[in-house]
This record gives sequence, structure tokens and C-alpha cells, in this order.
Amino acid sequence: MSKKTIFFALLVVFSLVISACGGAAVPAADSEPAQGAASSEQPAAQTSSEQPAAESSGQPELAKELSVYNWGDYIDESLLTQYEEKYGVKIIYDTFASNEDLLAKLQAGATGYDVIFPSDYMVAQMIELGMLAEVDKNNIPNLKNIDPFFLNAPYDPNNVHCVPYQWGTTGLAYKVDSGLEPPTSWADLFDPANAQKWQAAGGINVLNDQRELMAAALKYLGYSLNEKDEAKLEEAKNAILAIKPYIKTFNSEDYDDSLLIPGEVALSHSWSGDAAKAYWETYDEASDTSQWGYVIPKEGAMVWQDNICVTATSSKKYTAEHFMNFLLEPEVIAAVSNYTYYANPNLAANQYMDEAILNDPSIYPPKEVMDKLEWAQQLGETIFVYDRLWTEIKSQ
Ligand code: N2P
Repeated sequence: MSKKTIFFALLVVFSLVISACGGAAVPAADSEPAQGAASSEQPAAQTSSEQPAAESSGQPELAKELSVYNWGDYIDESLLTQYEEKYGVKIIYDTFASNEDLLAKLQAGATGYDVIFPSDYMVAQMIELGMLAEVDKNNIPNLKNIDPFFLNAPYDPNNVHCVPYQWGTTGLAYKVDSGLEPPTSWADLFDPANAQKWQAAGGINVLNDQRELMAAALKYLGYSLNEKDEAKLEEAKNAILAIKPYIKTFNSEDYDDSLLIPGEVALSHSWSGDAAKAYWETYDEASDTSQWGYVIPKEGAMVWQDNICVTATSSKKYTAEHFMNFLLEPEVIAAVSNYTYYANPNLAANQYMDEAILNDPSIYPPKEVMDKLEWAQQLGETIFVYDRLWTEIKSQ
């Protein structure tokens, strides 16, 4: 079986598994919405920074600038330069550490951002809060490149607001020469005796991300990562506090480059792509070994999909859609994933992807691993409990 065939077999398995466990995405190629469904295209409003439609093309002109707010280390920034040079649009680029940081920043009144990259559950929450614009799919023809399995997810039916970017899992990255056995369980992080050993072996990093760290602690305790019961959430908080003395860093923005690759920690709560980057950047061809490994703990973990969306406050919706369409070009999104080591759902991009990434089971997990993963749901009012617990965790 060729490497490509293995990849497609894995993708099929992945699709089946996610459907079976009621995952986020519902294959719906035949229920693709009518193009006119997303009909919020504003007539070039007075407030828009875009010029009214030119008679000849029927399209507004591109704005001079576009403000993009993305996760830390989640794109090869030379692609932004490529876009700027090709289309004459200056990209103002800024990054965040977590979905909650993104939400807080927008809720605090930051109205300047046009394009943002929330995960699945945060898309649902932002739609509910009226924070996302509807997109005009006529301006995003590259949507045709997306595997239909990843479209029409329950958090944004018919992709009225967002298009898929990349997806991945959250597990444990470990340094293989730390002298400790590779982790297999969240207890390797949350049992204080184990945490103390990892601290002594080089240190521990956890994601600076309240939903992710609570999810890990909830899984350790045997609960769903969508648990809303306050007593169980308190338990998870206490599990985190019990190992806090052994945590060296809370970093979800540049931990792969600043902590994993240089060997500044021995264990890290980690997203799949960042762990894969550490694996490949420390890979030694001669011995076929790397300094970093990645596991999904046996209790299970989070699987997520990040999306490209336009803010409701953007006055540059056409330019934002134009930029989204650029990111969905097969060569462009392949270059994104070849740089970030995350999986992307763009089928037409596979021919441009590094074989090593397409065939890496820590990036595209096999069925038995996918079976253990859970998608995050939006938690409604429970987010206020999360905010309180997170403040307690960070301040104690
Ligand atoms: C990469 C950020 C991954 C985003 N550094 C996780 N949703």
C-alpha cells in the first residue's frame, strides 16, 4: 500500500469514527446550502473601508489593510507577505493564546479585527453572541476543496459563518531521553508524585488555555471534558492546583520553539502539531530517532477543529472573504500545514503536503486513538464557573 493510500485509508477511518461518536462534523455533501443562503453581504456601506462595487467586475475593491488575529505560531508568516504582494492588501497580524483570550479581547471592545480563527465550540458561542458575520460563499469558491466531511458541522450548520482551517488533538509531548518511561495516562501529569519526577527530569509546561487544561484534568478524573457539574469542575481545579508547584511554565503560544525543541522542559501538555513540529525538528535521520514523542493518554483527550471566520464588526467583509479563499488554495493551505504540522481538511492540498506529515499517526491518528477523543461543546453559563476557577488556578 502506498503512503498516500494509507493516508486516505486513515482519513476514511477517521471520518467513520467521528460520525460514530457523534463528533462535530456531519458529512453533508448533498445538503450543501444554496449559495444564496448566506446572504448577509452588505451593500458597500458608508462605514465600509472597501470601495463600492466596480461596474465592470461587480465586486467591491479590496481594502488597503486587513487585520488578522490568529493562534500563536499557526501559519508560515511568509504566506501573509505573499498575499500582501500579490493583492496589495497590508495584513496587520496579531496572535492569541486561547479561545478565551480571543473572546475576551473582542468582548473588551477590540473592534479592529477582521479575520479570526476560533475553534469549534467557540464558533458556536460567538455565533450565539452575534460576534461573527455571515460569509458570502460566492466569494470563497475554494470551499470546494474541503472534504465534505468537515463541512456543515453542528457548531456552524451550512458553514454560514466560518470555513475549516486545520484540526488536531491535545495530548502529552515528552522528551524521550528524560530517563522516565513515556507517559501513557493523564496521571503521568496529574499524579503529584509523577509531576515531581518530570519536574526533576527537566520541567513541565502546560497549555495556557483554561478549557484545555480543565479538559485534561477532567479526563484524568474519568469525566467528560464537557462536564458542567460544579463539584466535578472544582475537583478538576484541585487536581491542577495539586501539581502547580511542579509546573515550570504555562505557555500555549510558542512552547514548541521556546521550550520543547531546545529541551527546556521534559513534559508538555501539547497540541498535536506543536508536538509533531518538536518531533520533526529534532529528528535524526541516521538513527531514525527524535528527541520528542507524543501520546494521547489512555483516558482520552480533546479533538478540535479551528476555523477561519469574519468578525461581525468588520467593515472589510469582502476582503476578509478574499483572504479566506486565498488560505483555502491547495498550495497555500498545504504550505500552512507543512509549516505548522497540523492536519488540514483540504483534499486538494494533499498532493502538496509533505509525505512525512500525511503519514504521521500523531497528526492523523489511527482509529483506536480517534475512538478515545471527544469534541468540546460550548458550555453556556458554565463558562463563568470556568473563568472563576481559572483565576483561582492562576493566582494561587
Ligand atoms: C498552534 C495553535 C494550535 C491551535 N500553535 C489549537 N486549537
